Amino acid sequence: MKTIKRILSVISTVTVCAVPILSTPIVNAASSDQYDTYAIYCDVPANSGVMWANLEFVYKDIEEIESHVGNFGGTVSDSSGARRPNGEHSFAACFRANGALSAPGNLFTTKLITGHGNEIEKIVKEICTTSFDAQRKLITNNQVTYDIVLVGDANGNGVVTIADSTAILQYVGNPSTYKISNLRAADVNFDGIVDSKDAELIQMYDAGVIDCF
Ligand SMILES: [Ca+2]
Ligand SMILES: [Ca+2]
Repeated sequence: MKTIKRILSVISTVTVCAVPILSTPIVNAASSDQYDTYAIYCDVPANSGVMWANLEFVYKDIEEIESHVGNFGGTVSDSSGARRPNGEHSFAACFRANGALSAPGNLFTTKLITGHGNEIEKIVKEICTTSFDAQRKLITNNQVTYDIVLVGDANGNGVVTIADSTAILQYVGNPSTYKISNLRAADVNFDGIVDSKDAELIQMYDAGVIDCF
């Protein structure tokens, strides 16, 4: 059973919950013993001044989900988990952006691996965020935006199949002719580029060699 990843310490910042914005296609893993993997990218606009952000997810059931932090620019400094009286679970993490976010960029990425057949909107009930400047002062005009992608779905049809691997290989071979609408979904190994390694991982997933990304 998947469980939420390690709980480190308690966050002292106050989280202002406001944004239940999840809306993703209904998807299913390739087989009953595989999992859908989602990536939630949190972006900030140019010169936003955001250097720290506190992110909180609220799950309806902690047993259905594993969460861990990607490395697209942010660094997690604290995290905490809590069970609510109504049975829901929350997981919060405080991220530090990389040094110079002068251009629009990715503040942090969180990867979510679901159970078979679960839709992410049923698992993550809310995403809340609070942003701070370099001096840890609250930025009230918070402009962090979320981009939620089904990892591996390079052709954007809501499922991960061998066709997604083919789409990536075509793109790598001739990017001027073969476009990929969502490069983040195609970057399966989270290294910031889309290449044959990502296509290979999708082939392994399709063949059942791996059960998630
Ligand atoms: Ca697809
Ligand atoms: Ca990649």
